[in-house]
Amino acid sequence: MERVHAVSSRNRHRPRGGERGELVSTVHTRTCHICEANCGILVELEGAKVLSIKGDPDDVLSRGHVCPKATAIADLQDDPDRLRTPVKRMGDRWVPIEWETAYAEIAARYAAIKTAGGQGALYIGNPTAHNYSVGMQFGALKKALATDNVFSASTVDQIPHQLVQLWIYGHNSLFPVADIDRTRTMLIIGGNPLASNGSVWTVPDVKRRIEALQARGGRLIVVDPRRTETAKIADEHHFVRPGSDAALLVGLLLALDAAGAVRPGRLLPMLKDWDAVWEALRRFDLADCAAFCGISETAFHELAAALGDGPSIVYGRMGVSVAAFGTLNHWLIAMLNIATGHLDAEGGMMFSTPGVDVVAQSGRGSQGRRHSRVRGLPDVMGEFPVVTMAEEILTPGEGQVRALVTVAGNPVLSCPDGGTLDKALESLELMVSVDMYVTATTRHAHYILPPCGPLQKDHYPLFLGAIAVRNFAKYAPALLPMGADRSDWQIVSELSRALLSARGQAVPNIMHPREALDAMLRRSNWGLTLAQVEAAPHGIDLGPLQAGRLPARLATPDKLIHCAPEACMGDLDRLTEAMAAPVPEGLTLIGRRHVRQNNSWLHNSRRLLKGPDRCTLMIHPDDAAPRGIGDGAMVTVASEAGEVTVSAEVSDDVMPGVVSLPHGFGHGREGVKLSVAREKPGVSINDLTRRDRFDPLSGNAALTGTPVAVALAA
Ligand SMILES: Nc1nc2c(c(=O)[nH]1)N[C@H]1C(S)=C(S)[C@@H](COP(=O)(O)OP(=O)(O)OC[C@H]3O[C@@H](n4cnc5c(=O)[nH]c(N)nc54)[C@H](O)[C@@H]3O)O[C@H]1N2
Ligand SMILES: Nc1nc2c(c(=O)[nH]1)N[C@H]1C(S)=C(S)[C@@H](COP(=O)(O)OP(=O)(O)OC[C@H]3O[C@@H](n4cnc5c(=O)[nH]c(N)nc54)[C@H](O)[C@@H]3O)O[C@H]1N2
Ligand code: SF4
Ligand SMILES: [Mo]
Repeated sequence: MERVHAVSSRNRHRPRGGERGELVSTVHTRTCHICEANCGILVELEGAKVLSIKGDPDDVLSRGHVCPKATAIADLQDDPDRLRTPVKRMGDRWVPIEWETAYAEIAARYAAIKTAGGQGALYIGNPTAHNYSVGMQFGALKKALATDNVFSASTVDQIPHQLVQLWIYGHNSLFPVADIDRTRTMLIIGGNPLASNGSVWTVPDVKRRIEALQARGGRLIVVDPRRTETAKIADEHHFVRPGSDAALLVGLLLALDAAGAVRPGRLLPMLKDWDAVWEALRRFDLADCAAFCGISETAFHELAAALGDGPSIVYGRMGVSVAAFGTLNHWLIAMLNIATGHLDAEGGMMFSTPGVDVVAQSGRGSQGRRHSRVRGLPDVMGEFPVVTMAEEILTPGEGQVRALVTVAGNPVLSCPDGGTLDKALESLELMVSVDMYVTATTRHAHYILPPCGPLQKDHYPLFLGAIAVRNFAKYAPALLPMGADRSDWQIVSELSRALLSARGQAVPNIMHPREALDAMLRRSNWGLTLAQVEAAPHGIDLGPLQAGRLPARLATPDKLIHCAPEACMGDLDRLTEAMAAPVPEGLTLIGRRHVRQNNSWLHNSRRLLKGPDRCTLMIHPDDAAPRGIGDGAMVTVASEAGEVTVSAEVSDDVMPGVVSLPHGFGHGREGVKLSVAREKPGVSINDLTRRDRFDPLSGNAALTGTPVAVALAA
């Protein structure tokens, strides 16, 4: 525990001014909760007013890095559009309502719906992953709603990673982490950390880490249908046909094999069915793989040589996860990291030893314990895929969803076929949203229960600490008083209590989140206490990731890596079929993220929204010219799900045959109360994505690769 004491502990409050009686400003350490990077920030306050937000140079993980979104925390805190009290919808008016009255009315209405045979549902959105305390309350809420209909942003995101981890390592949360600080070659497939700041990979300051890799002679290679911000600083970039990554990954494995570079080495005794994997892969032909994904055979051999030489990482993110072969892709990525021998090794894909060991303290996960009522899709980690949500609400019959609670989610803009979901939400008998804004989704709510502002709650990166590039622990206390406001965890737990007592059911005793956190820290590898962590305002560095963690972590019954999950082996047949089918003509739609936006919910910050319109359809000149589309022209984009009109951005940064539209826009829908965002509302890409396009193994939506038609708007 040496390092605990070695951490510098600078004053948390550094007063400025005050000599002539003016208000004293104080600087406080904090963690930015907006994305997975968890950057340390210094917040300068004068009373409750935020004077500045800067990177904390002493933060053990982020070392001073921040992105423009951190400053928007002040805008969120002070946003006049942010709801400060619960509201109830009366026609098209929102009327303030007391907390207790709101809970009582909701509970009575929910009980009546259940008595009449209606079902309830829950949708959990992404910001809850950045909020340790609310995460602890969902068990109670699920019990209180007494429903199997649980949905979350996970099935428009990372469920394929988790399913593969469950199958091969025996635990859905055993995320391998890319050890970029010590690798020689990093291959990023379908991720854009320069915009996203890393995902399923807490890697603040990623640009400097990439530069350090390059400075020590290493290489970054990016495979993406768009020449992204990350691709532009990479040593090598390859365009890839959207949705064809499984062939790319099979081809890379074959090329490694051809080069005699398959060297699992010390992993070998842990590998179950390794030979079966190769038997299945060898029926593919490298030339077919190359043709299918649009990358030359020579490039495959060069990539394989780079991966085989020294510590290397194959990392895949959204582009390969939200795809029709999402699970197969992640399985193949795992096989590649095993094949090079760099899984669980320095400079490879490693396993963390974080302050709170979420793996040891959570269930292994499961799939297929239940099936969705309408389409019969299996649940995954206890949740149904969001592609089934609209039909569960719209299809009459026993078990039809008539009531919905959303917590920190905006599924109308974030889930496929948002147009249909929008209509579905409108038809609900009861909708309750825990959210601070009237959004495209929450405008349908009957009650909105708003949490406190971002600086009024404390923060611990419970889930994200486990996927960080270094082992660390950091707790950030609330900076502003709670007053009459409530934190998300309080709202969810109070709502659960009200629902339970309305049905005469016992209310569970809930441990305070801080106490629960302290207990979790104590039970974990480092035996820290919350007091110790709190005493280190810049975080506690617990050192680099440790090699050789996997044998002790494997949660399969035989403590082996199960290399050949039946579902993945079977899915290779679907890949064979896809590779044999003619390549569809027409354009394919992919998404994109921008460093100044976060999903659908930071658009109301003027300082983030400023600059040119970012909701544009990127199209290659070769696709624009024959359609008479010039830069800035208005175009219609149509899919089987819907149609949008948006301005074109003609650019050869996007691959020919591919068009790109960012997600998270579409704030122009009637009733949305985001006054800044509505100045540049944009259109929602998810009015084009489809509910019938999903990865059959995981149920995860295939958001990427939607076939679309593009034409000059009339
Ligand atoms: N086409 C396409 N669609 C996508 C994606 C894509 O790449 N392409 N990405 C997907 C991904 S990865 C994700 S994670 C999902 C996200 O999907 P969602 O989680 O459904 O949506 P968000 O846009 O994150 O909206 C979050 C909501 O929570 C509210 N909110 C923000 N902070 C808090 C808080 O602290 N408490 C509460 N109670 N509410 C809060 C915001 O006001 C907003 O309404 O979108 C997915 N959708
Ligand atoms: N600034 C900002 N940061 C964010 C977010 C945000 O909205 N804005 N969202 C946060 C969230 S919730 C998440 S999950 C992460 C996501 O983090 P990332 O996955 O790093 O972010 P994306 O920009 O979605 O990157 C996906 C990449 O895949 C590419 N792609 C699309 N289709 C394909 C394909 O078929 N094959 C391949 N190989 N590539 C493809 C896209 O062009 C894109 O560059 O970002 C997080 N950080
Ligand atoms: S990268 Fe930006 S949004 Fe993400 S945690 Fe850091 S400062 Fe916050
Ligand atoms: Mo996400």
